[in-house]
Amino acid sequence: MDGDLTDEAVYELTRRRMLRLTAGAGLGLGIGSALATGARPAAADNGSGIVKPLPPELFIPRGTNAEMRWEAMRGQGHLTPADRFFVRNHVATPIIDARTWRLKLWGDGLHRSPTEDRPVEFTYEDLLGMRAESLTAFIECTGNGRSLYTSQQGQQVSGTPWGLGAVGVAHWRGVRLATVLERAGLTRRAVDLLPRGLDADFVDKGENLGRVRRPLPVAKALKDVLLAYEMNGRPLPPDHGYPVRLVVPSWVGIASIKWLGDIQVSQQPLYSPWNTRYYRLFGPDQPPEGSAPLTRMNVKSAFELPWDAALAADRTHVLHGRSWSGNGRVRHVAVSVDGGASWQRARTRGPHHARDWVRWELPWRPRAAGRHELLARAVDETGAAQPDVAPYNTLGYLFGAVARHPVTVS
Ligand SMILES: Nc1nc2c(c(=O)[nH]1)N[C@H]1C(S)=C(S)[C@@H](COP(=O)(O)O)O[C@H]1N2
Ligand SMILES: [Mo]
Repeated sequence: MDGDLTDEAVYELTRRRMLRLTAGAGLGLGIGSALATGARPAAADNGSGIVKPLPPELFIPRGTNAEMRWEAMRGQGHLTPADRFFVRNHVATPIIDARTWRLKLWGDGLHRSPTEDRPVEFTYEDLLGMRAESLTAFIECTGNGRSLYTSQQGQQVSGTPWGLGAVGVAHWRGVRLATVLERAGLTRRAVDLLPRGLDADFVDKGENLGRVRRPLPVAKALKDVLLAYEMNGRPLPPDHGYPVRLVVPSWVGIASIKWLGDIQVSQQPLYSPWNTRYYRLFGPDQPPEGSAPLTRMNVKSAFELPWDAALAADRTHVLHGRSWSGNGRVRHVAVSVDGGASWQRARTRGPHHARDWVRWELPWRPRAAGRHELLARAVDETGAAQPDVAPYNTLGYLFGAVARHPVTVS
């Protein structure tokens, strides 16, 4: 379709569609009825269930998901613009009316133990009226780089075969989850939260697993989690969680629940398929129930180049890339243009913060025509460096090995 639609235009289209849907639903539609779930599927044009345009120069379609092409970051600033930010959807993007939306908190970890039927509620306006905080943070899918288990290590894994484009950095603005939990009456006995999305039930091979929900320890929630209503200075786009999503910095992307509807607050540890059967490491080196639930993302790097980029020989190219880590700041990045035989320190520029990526560059003047492999290896502040081989796990999570990026020089 139209790859040139601005964010504003997409917004306007979405707003109109939202009004149409609300009008079409008739007058009987009270807060207690159909809107209790708050959501209805968006009539997406591209068959993916994603609302925004997915022009082929920015995205690689992957079923209900869309991967950002890394070359689309070339010439961009520090942040990933919303028009090219990857989308990871279990089901279609729901269109939610912020006027009737409520955030509901309930459970025995709150004073007076409000029930799911009679929760503590916050409106969108309530959140907008509270003290705002902002944060620049990456969101990265745990399976980012999964296809490299196969292409680089010859291993079979299951799940969406992402390249390295299931990551993006945005400037998020909203209210600290800690603030809302306190207002809702968080007790000192609460240990776990269960934030749940308003998108439709997720059905996996015929089995209905219910709505997307992933337990979050209270300790992390109180530390740095945001209830975000803005992305890069604009209201969240529908595909990224409008009206409100969690941003759980440095952690596996699944923690950052979009289209947030309710949060159970519990004195007991909580479980859902998203911390038991998914988002743990399974495989020969793991116990049968898998590893502990995954939390922080690992160290990674990517070049702002197409996979199999074509480069002219005997000209100086400046190789650009970005590195990030869930452990903290990236300390330095080394690049190899000879398949790993020799390494040079890349020059970093711009912000260099935890929860965020760092940009780097290195000039390269290729002489020999033919196929080359470009490698980048980042080391973070904890001393964690990207290994040569990523530890195999059947679901292909956390591919953090140095990627061998193919380019052809002619
Ligand atoms: N409600 C809901 N939240 C969700 C998901 C989802 O499908 N439904 N996907 C999760 C996963 S697996 C990831 S990686 C991130 C992706 O966020 P993005 O689509 O804004 O890039 O959202 C997370 N939050
Ligand atoms: Mo994900």
